[in-house]
Formats: sequence, structure tokens, C-alpha cells
Amino acid sequence: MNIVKPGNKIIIIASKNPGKIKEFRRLLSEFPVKILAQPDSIDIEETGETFAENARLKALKIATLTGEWSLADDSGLCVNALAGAPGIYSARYANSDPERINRLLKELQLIDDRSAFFISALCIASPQQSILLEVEGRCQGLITNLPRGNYGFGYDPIFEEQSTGLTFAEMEASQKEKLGHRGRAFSSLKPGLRNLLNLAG
Ligand code: ITT
Repeated sequence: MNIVKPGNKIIIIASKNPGKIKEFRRLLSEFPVKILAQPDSIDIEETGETFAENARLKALKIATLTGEWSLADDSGLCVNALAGAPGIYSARYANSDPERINRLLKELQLIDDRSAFFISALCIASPQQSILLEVEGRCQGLITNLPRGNYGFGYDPIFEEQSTGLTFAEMEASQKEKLGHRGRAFSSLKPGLRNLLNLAG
């Protein structure tokens, strides 16, 4: 049996998005694991048709190439009036965060229904090609008319979280962690991760 001693385990975050990596470092800080970012030299084509498929393929590829457990996140913003777009294409919607925000605001210029939700699909895979854990988290909100706030990354300045009326970019990291899609997904992942790491409780 492969016994994992707490503190010995390395987890590679299968991401090149610095905003996501920062959030994962916070989320994983309570676990006795060593966190490393995906090597810069590795590029992964996201060929899946769902968030879960893309998370799986990123985690499997990084785990295989590095020989360590890997945690991947595939996430995006789904706008109801745009039939769920940009969805899994959120990163490919334009070339930079400001351009992605501008495109989305332009497309919604004449639209009253601003409802939207963020999704985060998380997957932990092993180098033996096993999917160890898979979960998903969501967060409901509205797309604002103009960007607000300076925290966070990506679409954060134009996503107003439903229960607070604050954009993610107006929230401190701890509040986004509690209410956001990634934090919610991670909460579902925690019991399984504790088990995998042979940790109590
Ligand atoms: P990796 O695949 O390397 O992790 P990526 O940025 O390409 O990086 P995705 O394919 O999952 O990641 O695309 C997610 C897109 O949705 C990307 O444009 C993000 O900026 C955006 N996004 C995801 N989570 C977000 C969040 O919490 N706040 C703001 N934007 C977010």
C-alpha cells in the first residue's frame, strides 16, 4: 500500500494563470503539502467540451509529465443571455483580461438580463493516470455595466456576486474564497483530499 506521510506530498498546480495559482496557494495552505506551479515549458491544448473534461485532461497531463499528483482547475463565466457563453471559451474570448471584459460588456450593451454564473471544475490526478478526485463549484451573480474594484483577476471586476452586491474585484481574498466558485469547489474537495493524505478529520 502506498502510504502518504503528511507533509511529504507534492502537488503541482496544473495552471499557468497566476490569479488561480495564488488562490490555490491560499486554499491549500491548511494542508501539509508542498505546492509547485506547472513548469512553464508545458503547454496544454484544452480540447474538452466541458469544464470537467478540460480539468481532467490538464490534471492527467501534468501528473504524467511531472510524476507528481496534479490539481487542475477549468473555470469560466457563463452568461445566461448569451446562451452560456463565453463558458469553456472564457480564456479564449480575447487576448487579455481587459479585452475579454470589453468584449463581454459590448455584447451585453443592449441586454437587460445580466444574470451569469462562474463555474470551477477541479480534478486531482496521479502520475499513474488515475483520477483521484473531481468536483465542481458554482457562484451566481450579475454582469455589471462597468468594471468595479481592484482585487483579483480575469473577469472579477465585472462579476457582481449575488448575496453581497460586491464584484469579486471588490472582495478581499478571504471573502472571495468563501463565496466564489473556486472556494466552493475546493470545500467539496477537502474531505477527499484529507482522506488521500491520510489526515484525520
Ligand atoms: P490555465 O488553463 O493554465 O489554468 P486559463 O486562464 O487558461 O489558465 P481556463 O482555461 O480555466 O484557465 O480559463 C478560465 C477563464 O475564466 C480565464 O479567462 C480566467 O481569467 C477566467 N476566470 C476563471 N476563474 C475566474 C475568477 O475566479 N475570476 C475571474 N475570472 C476567472
